[in-house]
Amino acid sequence: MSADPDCLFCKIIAGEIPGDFVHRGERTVAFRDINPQAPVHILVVPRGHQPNAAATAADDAAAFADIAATARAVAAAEGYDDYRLVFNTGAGAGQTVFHTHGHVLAGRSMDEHLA
Ligand code: D5M
Repeated sequence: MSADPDCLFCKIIAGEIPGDFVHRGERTVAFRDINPQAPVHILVVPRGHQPNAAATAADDAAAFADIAATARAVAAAEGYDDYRLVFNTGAGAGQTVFHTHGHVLAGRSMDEHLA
């Protein structure tokens, strides 16, 4: 799977930078967000480097199924059946790390602004 040596999340996946992992799968990993916006805030990240969710949708649509399944599993492991899965896609939408990731947010009212 492709990796970008300058990508923060590729470095976390490779173990070059520490991550608080809750899941390490064949195609996805999940680790806690360093700046949590909810009691549960986990990032679900495909191992293969793509810059954002739009690129993943175009080039590896199956990765979305893996991300969705991992999101459900990590939320359930935290005790939540209800959660929000958010993809900030592009700088104009607030994306700051340009490796596809889904934010799994849970543990407070989903009516509130979370990410
Ligand atoms: O989300 C990028 C997210 O990545 C943001 O919520 C902070 C988080 N982040 C940044 N650095 C780290 C490290 N080192 N560990 C864990 N989480 C991190 P975006 O949608 O791109 O704005």
